[in-house]
Amino acid sequence: MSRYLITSALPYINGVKHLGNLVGSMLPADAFARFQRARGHEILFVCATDEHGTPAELAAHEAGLPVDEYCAKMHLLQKDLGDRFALSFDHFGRSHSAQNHEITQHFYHQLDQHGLLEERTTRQVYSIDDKRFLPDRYVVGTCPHCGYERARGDQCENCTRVLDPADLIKPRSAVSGSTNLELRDSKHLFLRQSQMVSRLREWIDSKKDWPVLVTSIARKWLDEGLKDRSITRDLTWGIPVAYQGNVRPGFEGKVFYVWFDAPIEYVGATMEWAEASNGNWKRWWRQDAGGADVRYVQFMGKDNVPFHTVGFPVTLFGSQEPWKVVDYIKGLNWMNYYGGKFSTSGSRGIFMDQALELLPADYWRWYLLANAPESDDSNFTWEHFQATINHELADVFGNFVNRIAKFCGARMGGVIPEGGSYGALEAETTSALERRLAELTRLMEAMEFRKSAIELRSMWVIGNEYLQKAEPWMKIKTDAVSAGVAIRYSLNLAMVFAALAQPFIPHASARIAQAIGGKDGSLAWPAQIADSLSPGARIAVPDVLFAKIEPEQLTAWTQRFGGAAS
Ligand code: B3M
Ligand code: ZN
Repeated sequence: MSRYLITSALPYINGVKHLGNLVGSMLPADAFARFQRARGHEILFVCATDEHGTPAELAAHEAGLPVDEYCAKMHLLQKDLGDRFALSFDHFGRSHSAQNHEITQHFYHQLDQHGLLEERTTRQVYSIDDKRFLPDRYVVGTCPHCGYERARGDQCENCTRVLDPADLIKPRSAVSGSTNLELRDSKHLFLRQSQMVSRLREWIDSKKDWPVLVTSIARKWLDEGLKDRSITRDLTWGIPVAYQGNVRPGFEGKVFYVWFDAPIEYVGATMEWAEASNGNWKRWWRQDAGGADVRYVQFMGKDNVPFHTVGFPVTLFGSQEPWKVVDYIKGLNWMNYYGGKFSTSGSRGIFMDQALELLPADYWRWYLLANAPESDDSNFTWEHFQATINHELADVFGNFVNRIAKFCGARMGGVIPEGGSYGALEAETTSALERRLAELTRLMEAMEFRKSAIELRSMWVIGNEYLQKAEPWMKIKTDAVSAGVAIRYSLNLAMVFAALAQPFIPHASARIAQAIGGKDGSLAWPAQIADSLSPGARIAVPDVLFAKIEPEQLTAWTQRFGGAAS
């Protein structure tokens, strides 16, 4: 038995997440965690809401709530949506937790002790009317290059040039619109990443099995010359720059930069899990306490790769303590919506709460994983979604299970037929499925979800082809025993398919396992295609597993959410 620590990039606290966020990290991570659990390995799967930084403050401001109240409320909302999407975290924490305060300040202390932090004075935009410093992103004005009037102090989203707030024409505060701004000196702590370039390069070069997407981004940052990076901000919401209750002199009213404490929350969430479940967090995170036996896999969107291949490792290595560092990073591209980006701030696309209003989680899980943006971006369209659901889930998988269960219920008393034995057709079908099972297992181990869905779908097709050849509905008229053999074999296949589908569509998998196998809880990943049902046992006939998406639904949803037709 192996041990896997699995983390997904932390969703920002502000707003309900869209399907792009879901498929960009949390959902593939969940499919992998479910797969490895079903294989009998020891898994710890954690995530959390990323609660600091200006986005949280501004969202709370817009919601008219104190930021801590806003974060507590949004954490519960995001946790509930994750539960309803069957994201099987062992713990879904909060980066504002007491545990993350403690461990972030521990790393701050360690880095300081080892000379990796340096105080530097920077010029920052101060808004007199807002009585606060403004991070670059929260200064807006006219771009000096292209004249775009809503350029931000860090980058112009129109001409994409990287900017400095001082470049902006007629700068104003994004918080209040006030132009009453001035530049003020402000002292910050810089993490001396430049000291760690060779250590990082050696580490990245050792990762021969990492996706090119991940290593190329990491190397680009290293090749461009790693700059020292400020890890503190003039904000009040966040983790104070303190250690054991003592604020660093001159850093009163400052907090750690959100990207310093957010990855540390992977450790923080494990500490939260340990406290809630009487677990031992060091078994997962400390090489000297069992962590050396762990394979640590991170899931994230490609824009998060730099912080996970540079900033976070610098924190861990720089502490000079034996922390567990990631073994494999599954970086994903974007899932677009009709060719454009899903966007929380731009309310473009489908959001997790809206999706569940329309259809059960399994429909979305299947579509997103079968079209996961792994080697390149993928593109959501309602038409493709409808075709995928109606053909693959309803016609192929759902129909296979529903018709054999219904036939068994109607013509065989709802009892798994006894008598007769498997012949050439069953043997031939089993060996075809065995080959697919071996390939599917290899692909899931390799975290190749699109290709895994193709293999799984091909197994469902083989099941249907068997049924067509065995034709129990015909055989029952002249040779009931053969009809019984065909139904028994098919019901056992349904259980195998349910076990294999569990990482993708856990609700349907559980319904089949319960109705046909009388089994609660998740099924083990099959090592081979074999019977698991007792002839003579009774089955229940499950309701239709997947309803088709009707044309009028497609029209309504395309109009409501926008799409090529609208
Ligand atoms: N909150 C996700 C994002 O960039 C960011 C990930 C943090 S993982 C430590 O949308
Ligand atoms: Zn511009």
